[in-house]
Amino acid sequence: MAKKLTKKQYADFYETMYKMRRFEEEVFEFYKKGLMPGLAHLYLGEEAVATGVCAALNEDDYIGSSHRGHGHLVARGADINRMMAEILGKVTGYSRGKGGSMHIMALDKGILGANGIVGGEIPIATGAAYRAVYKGTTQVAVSFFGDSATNEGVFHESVNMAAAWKLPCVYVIENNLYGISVDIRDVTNTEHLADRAKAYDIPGVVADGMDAEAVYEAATEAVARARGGKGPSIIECKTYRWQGHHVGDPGDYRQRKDRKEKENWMARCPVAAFRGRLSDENYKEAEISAIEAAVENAIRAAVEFAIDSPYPDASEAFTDIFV
Ligand SMILES: Cc1ncc(C[n+]2csc(CCOP(=O)(O)OP(=O)(O)O)c2C)c(N)n1
Ligand SMILES: [Mg+2]
Repeated sequence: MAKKLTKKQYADFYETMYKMRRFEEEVFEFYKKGLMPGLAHLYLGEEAVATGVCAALNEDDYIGSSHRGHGHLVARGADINRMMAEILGKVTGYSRGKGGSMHIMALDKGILGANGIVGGEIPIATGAAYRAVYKGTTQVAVSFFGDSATNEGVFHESVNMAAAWKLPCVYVIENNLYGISVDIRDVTNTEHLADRAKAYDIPGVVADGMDAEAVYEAATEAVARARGGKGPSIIECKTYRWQGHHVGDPGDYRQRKDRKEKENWMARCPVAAFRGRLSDENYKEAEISAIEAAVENAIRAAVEFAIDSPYPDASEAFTDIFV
């Protein structure tokens, strides 16, 4: 691997991934205890993707996020108290409890919103990239979306436009092999989804989505290219979601072809693997444990904050809506 992180970056990456992991585990607990209205699509197993991509961005860059969006916000350093509260529908949440998990947003971190419409974030990020050009800023926009979103027309329309106009956009495919229960390999003829970039004559690279450092390397190059006025890129991160499509889906369909598929991917845990890398970089066990302990405290505080916060008052039902 050409690019190496600084010693501090190793610690920062690990902290971010560990925080995502623990955040999602607590959301799952909320669901199991019946505390959370609706469902949530967990980012468990995919932590390396958002961590590596967001580390390559500037503070004022933009993100278009999918229904599997919690990890994107954590990677951008969003306030986890407000995130937890939003997921429980509490008034202290990012959208005063009206967005919930699937429409979670953090405008203060450039997150233009998670989306219930598969692929909906792709034209939104493309629009943000267009805005940057129009306004003459040096901002970049990133869109995170799943493998299945690449079979939506809007993916092709957006990438075509961004390529033609050389927009500063980076399209990140989180290829976790499934769109709900549909295996992407059964409905798509290209082995690598990144190869779709060829149709638009832009770079399309495959990155190991279980390795935050590899993702960071690919993202750094794509972001520099975008910021330098050379146009968009596609990065396909090969990854895997540990749970079913959402918290209520056992996800058994994944054992149909290969009984050990899930087990084999879980053995490549991106968080545990990165912990090992900290040891290789001469971090002492006590230093790594201290990072984890600080995250545990922050997560515990966020859970308490969310549970203790009030629901919005009924009088707010018609505020902040369009019609
Ligand atoms: C336009 C649209 N079509 C279908 C759905 C139903 N749906 C919700 S999530 C999903 C699968 C998305 O899979 P992928 O893009 O791979 O993302 P992942 O859930 O794997 O992260 C589908 C089909 C939807 N929400 N919006
Ligand atoms: Mg998928």
